[in-house]
Amino acid sequence: MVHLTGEEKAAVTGLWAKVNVEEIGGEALGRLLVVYPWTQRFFDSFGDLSSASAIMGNPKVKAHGAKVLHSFSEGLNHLDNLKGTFAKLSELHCDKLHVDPENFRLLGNMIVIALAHHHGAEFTPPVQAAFQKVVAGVANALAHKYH
Ligand code: HEG
Repeated sequence: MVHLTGEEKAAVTGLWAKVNVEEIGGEALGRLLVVYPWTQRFFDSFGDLSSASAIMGNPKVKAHGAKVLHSFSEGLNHLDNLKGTFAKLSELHCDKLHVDPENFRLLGNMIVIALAHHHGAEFTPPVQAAFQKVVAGVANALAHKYH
């Protein structure tokens, strides 16, 4: 559950309509792997992650980033029920993938940075504030089933 004012909701949907979900997803996951290299351990089947340019150009990183961001995007349609929306994925990341939930917060910030990079002029501080609420809400929801 994330509380957005009407203005914040409008800011999020307005920007999201212009977002290339696959591009932002690949860039956000790539940045996560470059900036926090220990997160690479979850992706040892992804091939060459040996340098920043290898990571950013890696097709498996792009494909997985796109998958993750499509799922994130689905969450935007359910801002009043994020925990329900991400319950199954929370179980998967906890029980099967063993992803430390701190990583959801780190990735959320990388999504924000990718949005700023691609939509700088429109990504004003109030728009960012609205998105920070959303990424925090999604990260909380994904961490909810951890035990
Ligand atoms: Mg996760 C798989 C969504 C953050 C590591 N992630 C998946 C899948 C989805 C998803 C939809 C596919 C599930 C399936 O096959 O049924 N992930 C998702 C979201 C977010 C997120 C929405 C946060 C916004 N994931 C995340 C982070 C890491 C991670 C931060 C690790 C640093 N995800 C991860 C791994 C897999 C998935 C290792 C399995 C990849 C594979 O082997 O295909």
